[in-house]
Amino acid sequence: MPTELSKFANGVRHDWTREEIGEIYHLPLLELVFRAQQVHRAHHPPSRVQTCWLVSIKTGACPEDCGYCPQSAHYKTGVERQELMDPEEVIGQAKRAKENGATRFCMGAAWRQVPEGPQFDEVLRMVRGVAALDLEVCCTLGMLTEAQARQLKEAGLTAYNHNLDTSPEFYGNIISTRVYEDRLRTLAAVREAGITVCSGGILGMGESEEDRIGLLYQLACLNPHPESVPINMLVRVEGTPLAEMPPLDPLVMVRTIAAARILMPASMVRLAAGRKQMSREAAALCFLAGANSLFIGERLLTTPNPLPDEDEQLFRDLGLEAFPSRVIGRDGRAGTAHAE
Ligand code: SAM
Ligand code: DTB
Ligand code: SF4
Repeated sequence: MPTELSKFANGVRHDWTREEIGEIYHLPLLELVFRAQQVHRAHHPPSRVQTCWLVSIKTGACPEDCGYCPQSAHYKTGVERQELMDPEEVIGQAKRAKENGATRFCMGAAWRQVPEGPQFDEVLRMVRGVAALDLEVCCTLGMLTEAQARQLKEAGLTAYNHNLDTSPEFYGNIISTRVYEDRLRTLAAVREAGITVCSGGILGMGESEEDRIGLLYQLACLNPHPESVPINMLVRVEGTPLAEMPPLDPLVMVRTIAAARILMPASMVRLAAGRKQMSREAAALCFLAGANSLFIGERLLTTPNPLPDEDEQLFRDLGLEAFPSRVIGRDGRAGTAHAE
């Protein structure tokens, strides 16, 4: 048992050791969830969640070989390739997202890196258009240079999503076309430009508990912490190398979310992909463990998400309320949400 658990109740630390994180991760589950809930309540309103909406603005034919991803050109998954969408159409979808109660709009592109030239200009137009709707704007476009990050910031981008996915040790088992260091470099460029960081991982890829601890260690030692930490359960897609992975025990999601909540108290922790294959009870435990953000809308990027009706019912049954638009503040920091 860690001797100084009381110091986890308040304060934000970036000097965690892997051993300390291992001790937290391995706490008896109910003890872990209880402590996570205490930390959660010290930093966030207890029943409020951030509602995010995802749109795939460029789909499929990605040159990277991420073993989990239906959009990689290396695998035959049946995902239909779609070139970059028209900015007006994307902005139309953002309006729809807002009408459906979303406060954050996330645009994803199946790129290794952001292309220079007309396509980047189109993305900037999308960002400007969505920001004008008074939604938080997030992009996930692959690797980014410092100059591109600055332009995105100027266009009004709130957040950039770039997941570390797993531990540095396990990374090479999943992806061979880039290295962990590339991911860290992009995250540094995002931070440098003053855009908030959204970074998390995927569970259920065959990683060990040590790898989950290793991922949490990487995230929790970033200074500042990512403002947003998506925890995805692998969506097993036919044709990808990870299609035949055994299903993940949802309690592993609960455990990892609880540890993330304790390690990064002020961050928004997102119960991201995988809700479709999870029971409502498992999702409820994830919220109890400190998740306070989720994707709404019937699609993630290429795979299904729970239907709006099902989510409305879930919100009613758990007494969850969406953060009102912009409560999270233009700087994207969760801290301001508490002062409403
Ligand atoms: N190409 C960009 C990149 O990789 O950063 C942006 C899009 S990519 C689809 C965004 C994230 O989605 C990945 O980093 C990964 O964490 C997550 N993801 C992709 N496929 C997934 C799957 N089958 N299950 C769970 N998460 C997945
Ligand atoms: C994140 O961490 N999860 C989202 C978002 N960030 C971009 C993506 C999930 C993708 C799930 C598989 C798919 O729908 O293609
Ligand atoms: Fe491409 Fe991103 Fe999918 Fe990897 S996760 S194959 S980079 S779209």
